[in-house]
Amino acid sequence: SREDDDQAVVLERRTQKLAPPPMYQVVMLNDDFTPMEFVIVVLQEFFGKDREQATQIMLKIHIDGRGVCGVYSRDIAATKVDQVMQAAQQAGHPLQAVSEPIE
Ligand code: NFA
Repeated sequence: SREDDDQAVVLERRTQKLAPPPMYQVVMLNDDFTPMEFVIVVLQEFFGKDREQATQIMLKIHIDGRGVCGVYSRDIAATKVDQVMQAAQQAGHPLQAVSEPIE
């Protein structure tokens, strides 16, 4: 009946799962001038890493030219990039960060 059809639509809509939001990785890039210690502190302060994790990520960036600092929703990733860029500019370091969709 028409009533049963309506109820079926409601039940289906209630159980419909939303697609997860697309995720973005914040990538930091190596340069020849930013002090290693500054990068370690940035990773601790803005990405919630402990000193050991931060040191490993910093060295990965130093050696490979780039490294993932964290994975976030689009808005949070953009905020992390802004925080890194602002801290670097304030300190007079050329450190760069970008966000990119995970593949
Ligand atoms: N390459 C920089 C140095 O030798 C350290 C660095 C690491 C910079 C990671 C940027 C990112 N002082």
